[in-house]
Amino acid sequence: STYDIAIRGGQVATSFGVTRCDIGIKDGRIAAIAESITDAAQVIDAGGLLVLPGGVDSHCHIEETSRGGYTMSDGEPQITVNEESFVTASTSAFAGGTTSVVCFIPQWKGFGVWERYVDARKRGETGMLDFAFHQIISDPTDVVMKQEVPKLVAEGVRSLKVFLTYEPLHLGDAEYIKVLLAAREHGCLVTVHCENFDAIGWRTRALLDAGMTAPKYHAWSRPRVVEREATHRAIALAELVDQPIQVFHVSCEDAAEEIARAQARGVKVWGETCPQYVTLTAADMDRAGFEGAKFMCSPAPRDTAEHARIWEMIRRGTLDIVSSDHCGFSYEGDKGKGSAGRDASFEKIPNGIPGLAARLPIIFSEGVSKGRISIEKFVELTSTNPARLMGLYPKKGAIQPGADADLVLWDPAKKVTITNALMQHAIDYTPYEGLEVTGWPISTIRRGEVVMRDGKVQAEPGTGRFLPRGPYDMVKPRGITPDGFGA
Ligand code: DUC
Ligand code: ZN
Ligand code: ZN
Ligand code: ZN
Repeated sequence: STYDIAIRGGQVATSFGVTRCDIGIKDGRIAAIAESITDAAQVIDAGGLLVLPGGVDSHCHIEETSRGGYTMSDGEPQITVNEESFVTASTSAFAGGTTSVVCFIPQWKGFGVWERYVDARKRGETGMLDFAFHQIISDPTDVVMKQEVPKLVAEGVRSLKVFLTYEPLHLGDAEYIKVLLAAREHGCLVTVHCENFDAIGWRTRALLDAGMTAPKYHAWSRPRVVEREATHRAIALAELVDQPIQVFHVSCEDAAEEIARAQARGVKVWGETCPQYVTLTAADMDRAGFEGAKFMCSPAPRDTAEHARIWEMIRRGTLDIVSSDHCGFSYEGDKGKGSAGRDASFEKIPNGIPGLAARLPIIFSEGVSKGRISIEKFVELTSTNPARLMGLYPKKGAIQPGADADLVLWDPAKKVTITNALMQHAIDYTPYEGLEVTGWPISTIRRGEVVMRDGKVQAEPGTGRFLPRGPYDMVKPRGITPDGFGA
């Protein structure tokens, strides 16, 4: 037969529209799209279902090693490995309709990055998901920026990630500018965690001095203004240097407005948000006992009025990517939320929540099913735009001849109550437990192989491929600086 697989009878949904057609797959790629394709070794019936490009999650923390990290306390650095392995993350991603991720290579302060890349690459290749990397820069020494970064770029690592908060990850302005300049020289995107380290530090000490230590004070330690300030600064310095950036996990309109203003000036800045910023609230961190720790992530969840403003910023296009920022810490256990004790003050509780599997269902349900966005917009936010911005398009994020056959068969009417078991991750809870969604993945196909069907994931560990990224236009400098100097 002409094709290995024919997907028949579905409504094919891309960023361009929704059309009734069949898809022919050959050698792991999409080979044909036509009204009727029958000449295939295997036929998959997609009647009544949407056929979407596989989800691309451009921001997740998987099997990341750290030496000190995602808390505001600066104790002895300890080397730990993130609980979510590439195998468990792949299972969770496939369960939720995601087929590719961009995750992180760490940099431990005082160390280089090449060895960490070699280690992360090996880890990535044990999984089933296709993966690319952002290189975290926490210590931009000349050796790292002038010798190691060019080597990484040659390997296909095309983005540098910086934190403006967290001890020991945060960069000061001079260090951030160094990273921007290196990225500009080598054709990389810079992705930025925007919160003001010193402001959070001052707030944290003041809260602790006042005995305000419960998980809910995490939100008090980092109000919206600290996110807005860092977002403004990150953009201003990127504009000065003429280096494209993406602002990670925008949680509030205040920060999004900074992005919108810069975009209106023509600055190459993009904004990402996450499901938690349209579902969770600061009140969730005020749950009885230590339960609030389950919702602790940074930036902190805001309130329901803010959720509506985030949707508006999505509709305006200011925020054009929804990633999960999957960064799971179990509730129990010595790597978990309670690792510093059940009475630990908030600054000792690791920041981050799991969300790989929940991302598509939440955005489809809250977005499409509730009439806030179109199906096309959903595909853009969760697959096409992340693929474009990360330089993976049209291999990923597209349904067109030549693209990888990464597809999700999606039942737009299926009602599901989210439970932790459905997430199929290594984390012992989900912050979305009990959330009712309409719309659910029925089957996930990765490079022409059915890797999930009716919730059952079947894929061979070690089949996930590294996605090297070449130069691409979106991250080219504009050739414009505020006063012409350095352009
Ligand atoms: N935010 C989190 O919540 N966790 C890890 C990193 C981050 O920026
Ligand atoms: Zn520091
Ligand atoms: Zn972050
Ligand atoms: Zn993150």
